[in-house]
Amino acid sequence: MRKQFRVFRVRAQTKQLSDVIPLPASVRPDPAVTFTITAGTAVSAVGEAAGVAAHLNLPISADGSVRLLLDETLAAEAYRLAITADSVTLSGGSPQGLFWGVQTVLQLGEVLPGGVIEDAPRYAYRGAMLDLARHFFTAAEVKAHIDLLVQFKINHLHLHLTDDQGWRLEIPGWPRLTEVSGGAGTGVDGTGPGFLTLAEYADVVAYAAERFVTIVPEIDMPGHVNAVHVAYPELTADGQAVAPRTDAEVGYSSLVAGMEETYAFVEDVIKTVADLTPGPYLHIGGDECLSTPPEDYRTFLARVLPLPGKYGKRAVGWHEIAAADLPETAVVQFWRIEGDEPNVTRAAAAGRQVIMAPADRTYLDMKYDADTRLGLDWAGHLSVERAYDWDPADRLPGVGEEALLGVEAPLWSETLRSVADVQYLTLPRLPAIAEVAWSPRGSRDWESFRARLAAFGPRWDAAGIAYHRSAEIDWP
Ligand code: TNX
Repeated sequence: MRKQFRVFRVRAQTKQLSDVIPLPASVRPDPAVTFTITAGTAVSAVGEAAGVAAHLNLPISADGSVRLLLDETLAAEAYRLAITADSVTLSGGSPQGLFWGVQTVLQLGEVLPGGVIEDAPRYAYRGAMLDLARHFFTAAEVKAHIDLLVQFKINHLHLHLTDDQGWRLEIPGWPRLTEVSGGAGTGVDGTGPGFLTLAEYADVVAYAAERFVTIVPEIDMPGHVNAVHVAYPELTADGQAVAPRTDAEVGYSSLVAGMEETYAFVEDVIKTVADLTPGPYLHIGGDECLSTPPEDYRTFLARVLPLPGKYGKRAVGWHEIAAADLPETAVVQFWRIEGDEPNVTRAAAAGRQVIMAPADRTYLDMKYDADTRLGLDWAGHLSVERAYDWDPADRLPGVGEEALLGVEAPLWSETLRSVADVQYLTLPRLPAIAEVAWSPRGSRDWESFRARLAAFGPRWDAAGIAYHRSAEIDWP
């Protein structure tokens, strides 16, 4: 972190208090003063605040001029940052709010502009998704990705752990899921095998929790299950072995709704994943079940949607699940590119919460433009401006602000082969979607955003991050 401050030294003098992404809810600059962090600057923080202070990487001292404290009059994720010539006071409604305030301080750099920021998120759920099934990323790589996400106050990481090509989480009692379907040759094009052991998953969950990020595990069903059938042919309709698939087709595999063995398997997996996951959500997929007859789809969901609740979790599913009766606590994740989705509108009217992830605005695996060397284009091209210039509360009729749990930016990995590929598609669009999810609607402005975004170029260059130098941004 000291290094991060140093990277900013050259440009630090020109920073303004509002040079932060996502834009804070309220900024009152005091241009007459700055506070400079030097080798002698210490932080004072006690109790839970001290744990958060560690993320500033400054020495801790009882009389430090940077003070971190908890203020229970603030909302849990809210913080207040007051910068004067001789002190910095950061108050948070909870350690999580303090942590977001720390991210703001880290973005402002070594010479902090004077004034007061009062900040709180628009949405409780600000998510990113990483697909570990089409191409596996190790626990260390996922942790590094979390470091990137939290800089933009993303607080949920949805892990797409299973799909036709591979199964990426160890499940006791079902060893072939990972031995076979997490082994060599799995992943799109047969590259990117691997899986998280129980200990590795727990390590990722703990690392995320220390950064106030909730892991949302997804076990995709009843479609997207070829890897299950490769490992356990007894779960197919005819008990016959199926061939592994490393192409990028979707919609051809399905668990069998009319077989009790299906539900024994599913309940075992859901119980295991629920036990491993401290967060409140368990994503059961439900998307693109093109080879599951609609009647079977509803039968399957009637049995499976209550299971996360049975094990203490809220079921999340892609918006197709809104065709079924949803438990009260279920969450619908909308991903469609155009048109209405009457089932989602109906679910929202009945009080179900919705996560907005329309593919044409939030899918980080879409190409930026026709020249982008990675990614897909079925939802069109997703420029930085398109990722920024939309509003979640306007997207679906009857699904307004009060129905929204939040916003998510999914990254599917069919075309990804490395961490650099992840960075290339994530930056700089993730910061745009993070601002959509955090900042007050009325404060958002593309020209302001692109100017603030430009300042990240040198930081990313210095850190060796493979971001896309989009021509939409005037990088310095
Ligand atoms: C659709 S959108 C999918 C995924 C693909 C993705 C590629 C959704 C819920 N499912 O299976 O990976 O498109 O963009």
